[in-house]
Amino acid sequence: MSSTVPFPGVKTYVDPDTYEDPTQAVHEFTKEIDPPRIRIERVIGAGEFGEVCSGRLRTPGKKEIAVAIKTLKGGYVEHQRRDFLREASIMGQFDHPNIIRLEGVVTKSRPVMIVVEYMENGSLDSFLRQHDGHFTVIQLVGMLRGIASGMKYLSDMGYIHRDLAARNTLVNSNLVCKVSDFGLSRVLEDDPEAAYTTTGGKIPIRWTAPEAIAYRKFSSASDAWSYGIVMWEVMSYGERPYWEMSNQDVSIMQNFSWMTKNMYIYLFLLKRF
Ligand code: ACK
Repeated sequence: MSSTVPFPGVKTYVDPDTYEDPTQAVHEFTKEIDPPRIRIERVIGAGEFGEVCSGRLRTPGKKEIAVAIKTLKGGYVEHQRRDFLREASIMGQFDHPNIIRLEGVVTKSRPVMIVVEYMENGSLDSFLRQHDGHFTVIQLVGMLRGIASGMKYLSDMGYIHRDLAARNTLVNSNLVCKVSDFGLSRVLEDDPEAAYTTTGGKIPIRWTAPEAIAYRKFSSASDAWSYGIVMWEVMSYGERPYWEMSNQDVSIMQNFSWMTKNMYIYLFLLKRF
């Protein structure tokens, strides 16, 4: 749990925002890549800050590897650059097979880039929807086991994710799932699922624990709630949690006992089919 004093000898996460100069955190936790080592091949998506591309990274004395390259589009202002690179300063502190690996950053020339390992099957939610019914329960549980292992590591490091969801998890060619999308409050700003709550925060209601929705009590325990929602997403091959119920109905339902909850879901499904 993040609220407990970390074990001696266990590395803990350092919030880049605690640095007076955030570029210092970037220096400390990331490696600068010489741009000629990167070969951009094609655009694979759009991020909040610019295009996401696939490509190759050469490292002297090592095999060339496939990478994803996030770029910061031109015309940015300083705080956008800082927010963009915050994710790299966070990712750079982690080293775990179920956490997306940061290869390095380009900050000394334009465009500014974040280079991470390439995940052939893209995000978990769309991957599952495209392969509905194709896996054994053992395979599905294997994916969940990986995510659990990554989340346990983050919790041990004292890092709270706040936006764990299948859409923020990536899948590689061996079906290994890795937790992605780091960046604290920025993550929630960026998430299309996040909606404004009565307390003014922007939160992905369906994935978030009731105490985090009600009074923003985010913790490793609220991450574990989100993990429960991810379990449901995975076993249902990417169905939308609580189907098309409104955010308001979801919040009301979360405060019910499990019996009432089951009844509520049952009535909802009766109406639906
Ligand atoms: O679902 P997707 O194919 O997986 O579409 C999104 C898109 O970029 C915008 O975020 C994909 N993406 C992000 N990071 C990676 C990565 N490390 N490897 C492969 N695809 C990625 C994501």
